[in-house]
Amino acid sequence: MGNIRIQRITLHHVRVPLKKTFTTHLQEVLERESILIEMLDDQGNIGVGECVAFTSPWYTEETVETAWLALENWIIPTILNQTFSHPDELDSCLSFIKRNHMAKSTVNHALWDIFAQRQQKPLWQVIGGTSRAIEAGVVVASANEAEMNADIESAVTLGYKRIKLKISQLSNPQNLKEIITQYPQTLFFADANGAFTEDTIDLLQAFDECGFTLIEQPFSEQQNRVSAMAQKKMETPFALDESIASIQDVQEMIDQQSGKIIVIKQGRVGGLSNALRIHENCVKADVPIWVGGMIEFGVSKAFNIAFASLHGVKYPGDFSSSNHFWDYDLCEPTIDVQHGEILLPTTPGIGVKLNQKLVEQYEVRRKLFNA
Ligand code: OSB
Ligand code: MG
Repeated sequence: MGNIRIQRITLHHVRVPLKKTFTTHLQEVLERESILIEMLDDQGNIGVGECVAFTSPWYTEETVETAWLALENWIIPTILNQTFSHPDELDSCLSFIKRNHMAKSTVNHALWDIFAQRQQKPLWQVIGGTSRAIEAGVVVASANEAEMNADIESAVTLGYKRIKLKISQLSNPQNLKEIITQYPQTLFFADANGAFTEDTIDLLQAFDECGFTLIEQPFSEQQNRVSAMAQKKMETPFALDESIASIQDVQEMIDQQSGKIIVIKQGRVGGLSNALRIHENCVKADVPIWVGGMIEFGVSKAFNIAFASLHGVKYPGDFSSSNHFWDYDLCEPTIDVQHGEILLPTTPGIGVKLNQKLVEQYEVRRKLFNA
């Protein structure tokens, strides 16, 4: 297949308002800033990527600004004009930069897109996925109970197979149980984003009666020991999200029994290459995976869907339609959920390009790097 030489990289810093405020106990999100990347190779292929870090460090330590800095100062100068025969080679090339997983993931993704395009195959096929339709789930992150009920009703009407409810110490388990009982065809997940503590394990235990398929990240990523204590007392399996930033974190979860299920966010683990290594380990250890979202544009969604075609992915992920968080996504074609499913692309690579007109409209900064 030959070596891929990286000739040019373009970064687009974009900002798009959300249709509706996204509310968790940690943060209200009203707009999404992000860095979109285009990578040009020596044969004229363009690979795309998306950095999932947020504007401020409320969810992870990386932000749009830190990622831009890491890309501009260290990552891009290191890889420009270099040749790669496989995207996995980026790892050793960038190992002199500590962590900065989301920034690294951006270039890892663009190179995977190019890698698959050069083989004339869809990415999901290149990574060994199967051509099934991907079951779609949606998140409900509402400001109050009335809004939550309306959001659940609309998600069910749209055909989503699974609904993820944001919970906190203020949620009422009895109400949630009643709602979940009303929709026997729909899977319900809870996501606590670390809202519980060692002193409030008893509050969390009340959610065992609700009928949730799983509870995502009940305790903060610093509290895996407490998570293990609580998991022993509860039937509902915990799925670790924030706690999983590396393959070592997965092993720690298995050893400590702090959770039973892994939420993969490719950005947080440094890209698709590391996510694939984690997938392989989880399959060996018989640990189910599902794919989490971070209020993403279609480029990132496209990588998530490709990953979800792998056989170790056992539950519907955070896969909402391109028009869920905003009216217009920044990629083309857009990603659309139909009857609760998303079809995998048949075109080479990741299957989406940037919608240049819309990117231009929402762009706040652009920078070109030439070899
Ligand atoms: O914890 O999964 C999370 C959004 C932003 C940050 C963290 C999380 C989320 C979501 C959104 O739950 C899921 C989605 O994008 O569909
Ligand atoms: Mg989560």
